[in-house]
Amino acid sequence: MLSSLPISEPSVPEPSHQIRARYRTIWISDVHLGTKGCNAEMLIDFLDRTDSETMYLVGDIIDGWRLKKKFYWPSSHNDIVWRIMKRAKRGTRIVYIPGNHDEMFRQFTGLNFGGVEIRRAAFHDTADGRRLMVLHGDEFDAVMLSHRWLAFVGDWAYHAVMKLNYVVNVTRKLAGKPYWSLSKAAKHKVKNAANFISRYEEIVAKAAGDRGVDGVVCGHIHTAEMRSFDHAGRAVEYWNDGDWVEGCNALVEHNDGRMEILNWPDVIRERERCEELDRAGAPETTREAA
Ligand SMILES: [Mn+2]
Repeated sequence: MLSSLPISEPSVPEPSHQIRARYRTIWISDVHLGTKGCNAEMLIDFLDRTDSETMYLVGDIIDGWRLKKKFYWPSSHNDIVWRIMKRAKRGTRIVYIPGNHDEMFRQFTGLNFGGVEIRRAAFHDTADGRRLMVLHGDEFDAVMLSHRWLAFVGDWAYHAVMKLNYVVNVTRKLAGKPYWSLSKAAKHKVKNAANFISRYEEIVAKAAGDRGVDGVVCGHIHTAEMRSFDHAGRAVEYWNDGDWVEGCNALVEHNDGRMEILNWPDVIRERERCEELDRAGAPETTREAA
C-alpha cells in the first residue's frame, strides 16, 4: 500500500528549519489522508513549524477504506507523507500505530519502513518519569458497540443527515406516509455524543489503569482532551490528540515532561496577529496602551 502511493518531491517545498518549535514528543492522529476531509494545508503548516525527538502517528493517518472506494491523492497529501519520511531521515524517531482506517498496515507490525517503526501499541516514558500507553483507540469500540457510529459524527454528518432527511420525506410523501424527522432522530443521538465521549474516555483510562501505567494517549474519536481519572486511589491521565479533519490538534510533550494540546488554528491566528503588529512597526505594549 505504502509503496503503491506515488511519493515524489513535495509541491510545496519545506521552509527553513530555523523557525521550528522543538518538543520532546509529538503525537498526531486521524489525519485521513486520501479524503477531502483531511485538512492538509493546516497539517503542512504544523509539520513545517515543529520538530521533536520522537513523533507518534496514532492511527487513521491514511484512510484506506475511502482510498479503496475512490482514489483521491492530491499533491498536498503527498507533501505530508514526504515530510514525515524526511523527518525520519533527519533523525526523528517515528512510531506509526495504525488505526482502523489504516488497519492494512497492522500486518507490518514490528517492521521498519525508511525509519518509521510500525507498532500495534507503544509505551512512552515522559521526561518526568511517567509511563504512558499509546494506542489508536478503536480497540474499545467493541465495549461500546451500540454507540459505535457516533465516533464518526461531525458537522458533515449532520448536513448529510439533513439532506437525507429531505430525500427520505419526499419518498415517504410519494408513498403516502406521514413526515418523519430523521434529523430530529439524529440530533437526539448527537446530544448523546457528549455522554458517549465521556464514557469512552473513562473506559480507555480504566484499561490504562488496569495495565498499571500512569496514563494513556489515543485518538480515534476526533476529540482532543486531557482528563484525569481516579483508578483505585491512583491518578490515571487520559490524553486524546484530536484530529486533522475538524479540530486540527496535536499533543506535545515539552522537554520537562509537561504535556500540552495544541490547537493549530489558534496558533495560526496568534501568529498572524503578531505578524500584523510587526508590520505595523509598533511595539505590542504601545499599541495595547493606545
Ligand atoms: Mn479511528
